[in-house]
Amino acid sequence: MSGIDNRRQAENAILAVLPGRSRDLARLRILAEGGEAPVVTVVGKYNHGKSRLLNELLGADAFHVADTRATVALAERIHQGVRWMDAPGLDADVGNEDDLHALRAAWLESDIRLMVHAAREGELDADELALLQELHADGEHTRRQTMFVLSQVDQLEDEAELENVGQGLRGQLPGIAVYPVSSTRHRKGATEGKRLLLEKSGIPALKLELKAAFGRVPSARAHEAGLLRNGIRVELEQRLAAHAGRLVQLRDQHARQRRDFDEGLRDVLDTVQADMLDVVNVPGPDLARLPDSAEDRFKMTAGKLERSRLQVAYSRACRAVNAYLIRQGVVELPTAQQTAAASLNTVIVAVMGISIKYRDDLRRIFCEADGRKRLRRDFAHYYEQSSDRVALVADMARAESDIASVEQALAALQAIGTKG
Ligand SMILES: Nc1nc2c(ncn2[C@@H]2O[C@H](COP(=O)(O)OP(=O)(O)OP(=O)(O)O)[C@@H](O)[C@H]2O)c(=O)[nH]1
Ligand SMILES: [Mg+2]
Repeated sequence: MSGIDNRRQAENAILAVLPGRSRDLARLRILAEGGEAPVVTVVGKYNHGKSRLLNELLGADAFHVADTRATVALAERIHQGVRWMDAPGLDADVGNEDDLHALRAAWLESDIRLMVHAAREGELDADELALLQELHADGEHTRRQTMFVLSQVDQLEDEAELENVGQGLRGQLPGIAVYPVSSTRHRKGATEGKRLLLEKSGIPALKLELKAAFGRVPSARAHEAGLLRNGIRVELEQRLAAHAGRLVQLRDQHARQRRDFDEGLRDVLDTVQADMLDVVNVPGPDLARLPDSAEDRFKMTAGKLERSRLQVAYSRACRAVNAYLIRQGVVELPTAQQTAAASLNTVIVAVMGISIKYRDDLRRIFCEADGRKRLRRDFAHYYEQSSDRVALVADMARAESDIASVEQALAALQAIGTKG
């Protein structure tokens, strides 16, 4: 299996637990596998001179420049160890899927963002301001750098107007560094060999700043990767603690319920036993064993009387136990065990049978240790199959599998931490 497959698998293990982290994982992948070259992207509104600025910075006509909406998809060029990415302008009226995709990619891939704003527009509009603030906030956190470029300054009347615009912008964004540039002056200065014009274009100063920014990229990337991994790890650990806590609670509840069931059943069986001892401990032989002859058919005999006395006691005992089972939610047999005879589908019938004949039966069932043990075991067996108990066990299994998923995700995070 290739490293890429391994990484995908690891990412999926994390996403299974934290689906909201897909962007962080995509960014981490880029940080791990994206190559050494610093990535510079432009952001800003359409026609503000983004593409042309990039061309001047890298000294080649790499990107399409036009008066109409020129850049419609993400384009990139690697030049002297730097990856330059040209992105479409951010204009609400366009916002089609391709643009959004390109913008997302630019946001995801970039180490350094050049926010480009045309000088003739004066102050930033609300969208630009929000974007720049977002970029700065992100930078505080991730150390990805954003530089604010005031473009096309040759379109301003004079230095005073430039000063004016600069002041307005600083009012909007206190403390921000503004890099005024003119791509046309730079091109003219370069082709005509005019040093002063080159200097005045602001591009050499911007290049110097960029060079310094490139130097900061490796440490910024390391910082950002650590930050992302840490954020994911902390969230996974919180999930793990929550699931583990839930499992402990469910197991407690499971054990406590069973204890309560067993104790309650024992109390009921104790009462039944006391009652039964009075019934079976009568002196003399068991009259129920006296056979009735054919002519006794319509007569009340001593045997019949005793048999009915025992049957009544038996029913009373069954009712007492059944009342307890009902309170515990143990009524119907599990579906798999049910038969067509609905009246036989109850737990009490399944365990007790329908009738008894003799005193010894009652003694054996309700008064002797083995009989009582069997009742406790059989009723507990059905108790474990009652719907609440089954649901509780399923909850525990879910908590266990949640824990296993988080543990897998943590191991996966560990695995994608090691580069290469
Ligand atoms: N005067 C002047 N015009 C410029 C300057 N930079 C760019 N332009 C012109 O402004 C227009 C738009 O430039 P682009 O670089 O294509 O602008 P963009 O921001 O990439 O536009 P989209 O790709 O459509 O978002 C073109 O006609 C450029 O020639 C500049 O510094 N001064
Ligand atoms: Mg463009």
